[in-house]
Amino acid sequence: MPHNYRKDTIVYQIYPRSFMDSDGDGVGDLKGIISRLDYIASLGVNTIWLSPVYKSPNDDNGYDIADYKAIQPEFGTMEDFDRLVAEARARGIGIVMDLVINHTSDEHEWFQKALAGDERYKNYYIIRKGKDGKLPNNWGNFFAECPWTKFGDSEDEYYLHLFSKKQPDLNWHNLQVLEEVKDIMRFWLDKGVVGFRCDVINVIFKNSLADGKPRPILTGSEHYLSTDGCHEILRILRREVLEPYGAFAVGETVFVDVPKARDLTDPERGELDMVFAFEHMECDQVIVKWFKTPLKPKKLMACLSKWQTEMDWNACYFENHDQPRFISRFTDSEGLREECSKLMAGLLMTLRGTPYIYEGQEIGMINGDFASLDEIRDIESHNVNAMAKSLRLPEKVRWSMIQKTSRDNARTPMQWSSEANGGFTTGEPWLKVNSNYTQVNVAREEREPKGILAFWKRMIALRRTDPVLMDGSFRSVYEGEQIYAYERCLEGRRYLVLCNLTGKKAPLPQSLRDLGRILVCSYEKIFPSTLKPFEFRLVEVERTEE
Ligand code: TEU
Repeated sequence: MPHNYRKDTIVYQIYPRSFMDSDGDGVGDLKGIISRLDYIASLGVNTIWLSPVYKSPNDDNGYDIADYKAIQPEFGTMEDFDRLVAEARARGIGIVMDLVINHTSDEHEWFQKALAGDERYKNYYIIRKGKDGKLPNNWGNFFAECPWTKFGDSEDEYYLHLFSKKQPDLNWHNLQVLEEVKDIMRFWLDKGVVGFRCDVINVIFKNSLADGKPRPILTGSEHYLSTDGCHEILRILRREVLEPYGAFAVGETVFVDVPKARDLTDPERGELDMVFAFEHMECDQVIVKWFKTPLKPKKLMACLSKWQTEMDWNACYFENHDQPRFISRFTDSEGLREECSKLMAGLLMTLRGTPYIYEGQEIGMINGDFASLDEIRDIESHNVNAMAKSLRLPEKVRWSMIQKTSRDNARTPMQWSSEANGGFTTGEPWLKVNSNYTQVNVAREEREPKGILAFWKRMIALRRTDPVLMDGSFRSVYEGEQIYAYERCLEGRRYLVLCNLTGKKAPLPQSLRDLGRILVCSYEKIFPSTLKPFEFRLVEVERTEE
């Protein structure tokens, strides 16, 4: 089966709540997105991934879906959605929907019917009796809560939820669930969307509900990570739903290693086009993602090289709505924000694979400047705080942990201008706008021919048109304490990418000097023997006889 992506695809992820509010209720919406389509087109991207816009009680900001065929009223109407697809298409941009099928909302009609005692719908979910007065098993939960909650008024029945208790997991052993999901996917494909980003797709099929081997987090995960059943479901969805539309699918796959990712994306098997792996996101974590240490550049280099070399093609990303902003992970010096953002642009557009840009990344947005937990909305952060409290961690420690790792860091409203609330809303924003918006915003960047946004646009344009960047092979050339160098080669043309992954200047090894014409440099003044803090350079190596 062929892959359904083009090598020039570049994706821009929108978190609708935080992108642009058109009606002053403080929440971003579809009309707001439509009003910014020219901006998105001006970046040079050709695909938008929309985080969920379906009807939802918002326990997890839309990742808890109450109706897969309806638009969340605060985001607008189905007419607005149809207009978005048409207007995006008119600008050469395809829309990718977020497909959340590991769980629904507990407010979904299916779960409500199950609660009312309808056996057909009870079998849509994973409902089990407790064992000897205890929970059905010892599993862990992604949101640091208990994964089992009493099912309705039942005395001894529980339902499984790997995420919040308002996100009951679907029972993928039930073929009716598969039929429902096929129908949902076709509904959106018929509307003209070009594909799906499949939420936590490698956990959907639970092999068994037996106790798991105890681990620091997610005890039990050996029973559901990338199971054969999951592979089988993906093949069916591909063959019967995606393929007839030529639609594309990127999977969010937690805890995948290279062999699993290769299986999931193998064109012979016909499952996913590419996956979001997490290993490079873990280079600054200690055991679990809530404990961070300063990012170790060498670890990041090794990880990027491994995935680049061992996968033929994959999704490349450094930010999304679940991760702290990358600049804030790389440096605590706001003085280097511009340099660091340009480096990210250079890296993302020169690695092999499909680049995903997250809203605001292209203007160098950094972590939210929240003063206390009261300003944080993310359910995960509040749960983690509660868990840490039960472990008696002092408040200061808890706050420092949440400040660094909260998903709200990336969910602060998009900064459009230096007007009130960064031009995001005329009302009260649902989440605090970063107070650096007077300095960091789109309007200002658009006036800076040598600024961050201009550099991102330049790199995007190059990535979309240059065959070496689009399809060249990858080879790591140098992984030092500061400098990362790799080659991209195609049909006798050879590019050398030089990156300084630290905020300190770095001497360039002799072997990497004066090798050819510099195509791009993130600094104006170029020193042959040094890379400035976070400098990015792209060099076309002069032909050498092989
Ligand atoms: O995320 C799944 C996931 O594993 C993590 O990235 C998640 O954010 C959490 O931090 C685990 O500790 C996806 C979505 O991207 C996320 O926004 C949703 O909350 C989640 O699934 C549930 O649908």
